Amino acid sequence: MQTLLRLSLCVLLCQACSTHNKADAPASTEGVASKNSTFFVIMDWTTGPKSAATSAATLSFYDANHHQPISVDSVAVVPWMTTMGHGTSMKDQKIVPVAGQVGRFTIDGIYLIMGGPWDIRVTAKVNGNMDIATVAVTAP
Ligand SMILES: [Cu+2]
Repeated sequence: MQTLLRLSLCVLLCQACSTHNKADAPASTEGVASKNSTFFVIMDWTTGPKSAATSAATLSFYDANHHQPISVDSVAVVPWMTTMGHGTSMKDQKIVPVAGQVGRFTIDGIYLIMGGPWDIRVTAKVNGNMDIATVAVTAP
């Protein structure tokens, strides 16, 4: 009986623990630092990633060292399929700053021409410094 109690307690604790981890996971675990540590960016896909269709995402920029939101002067996003050496159409792409949120942008119309591994090249200008971060994603 006691073993059973202990077991169920453990299961409960483990469940609580994994839920807790998900909710409190630091944003930094899913982001990517830029090449010269000018910024840290997190790309959250709100639609997709899909292949041969448009996807959407949110880009959040942070200070590379302190992970505080930072303001960004300009953003460009280029999906690149490194393994095959090609890009994709960017004519539908639209990057819009989120009102009232420092360093946050929505990006619509991301078109990944085919399924497979993509490197999303995020170029941003912070305090006059251009830098690039590569966000890896696999489109089905
Ligand atoms: Cu390809």
